Amino acid sequence: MSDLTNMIAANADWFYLIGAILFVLTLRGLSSPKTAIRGNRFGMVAMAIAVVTTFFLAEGPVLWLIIGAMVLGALVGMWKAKTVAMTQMPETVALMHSFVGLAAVAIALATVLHTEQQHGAVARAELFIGCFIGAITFSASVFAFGKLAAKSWAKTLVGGWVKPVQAILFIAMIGFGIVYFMIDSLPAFYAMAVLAVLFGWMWIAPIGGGDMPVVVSLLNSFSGWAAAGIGFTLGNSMLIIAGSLVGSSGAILSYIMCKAMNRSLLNVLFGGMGTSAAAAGADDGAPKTYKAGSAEDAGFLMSNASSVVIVPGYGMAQGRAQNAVKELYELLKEEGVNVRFAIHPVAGRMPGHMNVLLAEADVPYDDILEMDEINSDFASTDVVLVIGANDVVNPSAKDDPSSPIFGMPILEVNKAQTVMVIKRSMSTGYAGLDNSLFYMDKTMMIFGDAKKMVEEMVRSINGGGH
Ligand code: TAP
Repeated sequence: MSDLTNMIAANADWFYLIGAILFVLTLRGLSSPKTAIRGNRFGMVAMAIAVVTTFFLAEGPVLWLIIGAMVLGALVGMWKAKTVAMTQMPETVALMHSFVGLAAVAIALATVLHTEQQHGAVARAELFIGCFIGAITFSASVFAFGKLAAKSWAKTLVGGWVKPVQAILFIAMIGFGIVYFMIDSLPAFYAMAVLAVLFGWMWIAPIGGGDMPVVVSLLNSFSGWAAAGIGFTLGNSMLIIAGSLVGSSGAILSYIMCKAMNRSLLNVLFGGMGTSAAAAGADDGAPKTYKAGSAEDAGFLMSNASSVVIVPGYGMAQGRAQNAVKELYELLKEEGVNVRFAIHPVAGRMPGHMNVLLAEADVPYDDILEMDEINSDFASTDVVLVIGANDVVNPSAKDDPSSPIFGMPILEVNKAQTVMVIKRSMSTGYAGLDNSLFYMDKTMMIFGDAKKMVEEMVRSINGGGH
């Protein structure tokens, strides 16, 4: 046993290097649904290497405590992974980030309390930064979890007092942190930690539920930086690398989400969220006309087309229509129609929302195309079937400089020969905007619940004698 311990301890840097490379491959794998499972496996091996190596490096470990915590953590993790519903994924992720934040605070506190050792200026700066990022991540993630899980205690805060209170908490937190840094005062450190917890809550609480996905992605980034901070405190290179990877990938994802929504990160975080919905359907008052059709009409048109592109949006998720959509896809394929899916990066309400649902329904990845891959094909497409999508196909984002979403890249479905839109009414989507696509001559509205309408289309094609 001690030979093994010595061997692992002597080669820890090599094990960590292998782990770090595997973490990079994990991210690479997770960038596409086709390689995501392989990516996950790399991550599992990397994490196992990291944990086992660190275990053997510990000086005078309290074995029962470490093994007990690992077993308990693994059991809870496996139980959660097996039972959590796909729709609860965002809130589960938020909760996991809160644990990373809490761990950062706990480690910073343990290190500060380790008084036999004098903490130099660099160590104090690391502890200060690691602790406040961890504490903010902790309380902000707990709030994000509550908000996404619709808990009554996670109330959105509104009012003119919110911003001044945020500012006071932030300044006081930094002030106490500086006092700790200057004179190594423990009470100042505790005060900073408590204020950081309060600030994290106050910072996220004014943000509306719709913007929570961006917040969760940002907190993912924070949890990574908090972990990297702990890595510096503990002198653990693996933690620094893994934390930095999580920190930077979370930051990039937040940026991509904001860009795809045509918002800035500052606007999401401090812009008084959900107010975009107030701009609802600002039209000029002139009555607009639209054509409504039936699911049978749509089934007939699609089965006689040579190319169909299906554009799913939030309504497909809301109506749980993915399995019916898969059936429609298969049926049209059997009819010899070239059917593909077009996915907008922020369709739905969380990153990869549509990809997850289509994967769940076993739609082949090869027929699922990203916005950049399919946009140039719309002009030569016979029929586009929009299922519960609205903002991501709104031509105003391209044509109308006065539109709040002007500049947001969209799926250019308005270029196809015929467009059919399944939704329940003429009401707006997430951004609260009217959609000129619905009033085009080539557009047919099919009013009803996504699942019900797609099932009717399937029935009509089946019964149509093809
Ligand atoms: P939305 O613009 O939100 O439109 C969804 C449409 O689906 C609604 O107009 C609604 O109309 C319809 N709908 C809802 N339930 C339905 C059901 N059961 N059956 C049929 N239709 C239903 O969705 P989108 O086009 O996917 O765009 C996503 C929006 O969310 C973007 O504005 C994006 O910026 C925002 N957002 C996305 C994310 C991520 S990461 N994906 C995160 C935050 C915000 P009816 O009520 O008339 O049925």
